[in-house]
Amino acid sequence: MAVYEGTKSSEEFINLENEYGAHNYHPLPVVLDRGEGVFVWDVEGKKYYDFLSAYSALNQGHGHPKIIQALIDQAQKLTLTSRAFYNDVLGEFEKYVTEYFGFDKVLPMNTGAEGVETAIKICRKWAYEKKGIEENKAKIIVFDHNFHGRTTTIVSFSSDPVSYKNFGPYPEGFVRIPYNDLNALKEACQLPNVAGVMVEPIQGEAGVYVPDDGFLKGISDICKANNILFIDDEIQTGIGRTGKLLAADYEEVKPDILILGKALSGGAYPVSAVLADNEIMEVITPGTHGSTFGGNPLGAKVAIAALEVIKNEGLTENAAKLGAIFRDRMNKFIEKTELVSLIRGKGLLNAIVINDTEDSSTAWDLCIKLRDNGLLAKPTHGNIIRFAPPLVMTEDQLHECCDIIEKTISEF
Ligand code: IF1
Repeated sequence: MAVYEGTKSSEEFINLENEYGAHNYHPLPVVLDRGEGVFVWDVEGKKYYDFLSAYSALNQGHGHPKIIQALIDQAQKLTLTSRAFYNDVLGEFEKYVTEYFGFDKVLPMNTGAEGVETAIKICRKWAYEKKGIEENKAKIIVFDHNFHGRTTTIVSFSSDPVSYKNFGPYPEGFVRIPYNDLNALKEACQLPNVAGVMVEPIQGEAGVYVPDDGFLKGISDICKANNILFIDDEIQTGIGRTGKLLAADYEEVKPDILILGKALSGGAYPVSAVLADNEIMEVITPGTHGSTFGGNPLGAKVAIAALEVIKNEGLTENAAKLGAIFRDRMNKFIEKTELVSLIRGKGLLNAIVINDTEDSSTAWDLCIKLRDNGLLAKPTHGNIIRFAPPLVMTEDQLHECCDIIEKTISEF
């Protein structure tokens, strides 16, 4: 239902956003007004496959009935108490999510960036109070091409000028080293006062960079050997997206601190969470951290439903199966085209690298053509197109999407 009398055209809605909204995005020119499963529709009624899933927040697909019903039922009961009081949902969610991922405790927040900030605070507090690092000297190691959110602290350790330029002055306490380089990590861990290492198991924003097998195991071993916390940002890679519940599961490593977001709520409500075992989480005591909406009963109920859907519908296994089919088809196809140099990814987090310079408009132009052919995707970093459909996709739908992608590239 449009919010205005009558139905405006796509162009009119785009103009509204241009006129009244900050220009912090450059969206693909398509105006959506409905989503269901793997499909979205624009205001002219055209149907598309959603191949972005709101950057992996919609692993369970658009408008999943169980998640929406949980939202409606709880919304009609109690949406927010703040943490000044208890409620009858939060404890249920905390038990469910900690058992689901195998940790003693969870600290519930709202957005991914808040989860990352919370993990940074827990890591530092643990370093001062448990490891005995000199106060205000804690260092956290991060990686080139990281993306962990948009707060001033988080962008301070980004390697992308577009993310950090003119947002200074920057806080201290972060060391950035090359991704997928265990020697560099070993060396950096010899620095004094290292408290933690924060990593994305696959770098999404950077263009779906999949590190070598053993990279995560190496991080885990080096952290253990140096009494440093392994912080795993699975906000984008977690909750079935890569074909395992967590991308870290491919290497059977358990991080000291796990950060979740996005699909934790199935895209119906902002919910993020930081999980850790007691000896780490106990550094957080009353009054040392909080959030007005963090742990609210509405988000908690939605998150329980979203996690149940992942398990009950075998979405992790489906992502593994369909991802293998997708990469197999794409690898066969790109042998016949100059336009695409490679495909990479795990599960249903994949990307194609366009055979052109980073600043070329080829990837963008290709996404416009994909849109015309009924599939929505968006370039990340110039010449890379991320492909991440909801995990509820069927094999037939995936083949139809591959047909669209191959047809579009062949005709380009
Ligand atoms: C944008 C990127 C993806 C994330 C990881 C933390 C966060 C994100 C690994 C912060 C968020 C979103 C943010 C959105 C676009 C999208 C994105 F391109 F920015 F990097 F997915 F790759 N850790 N990623 O991917 O979570 O605070 O947004 O809930 O900022 O443009 P958030």
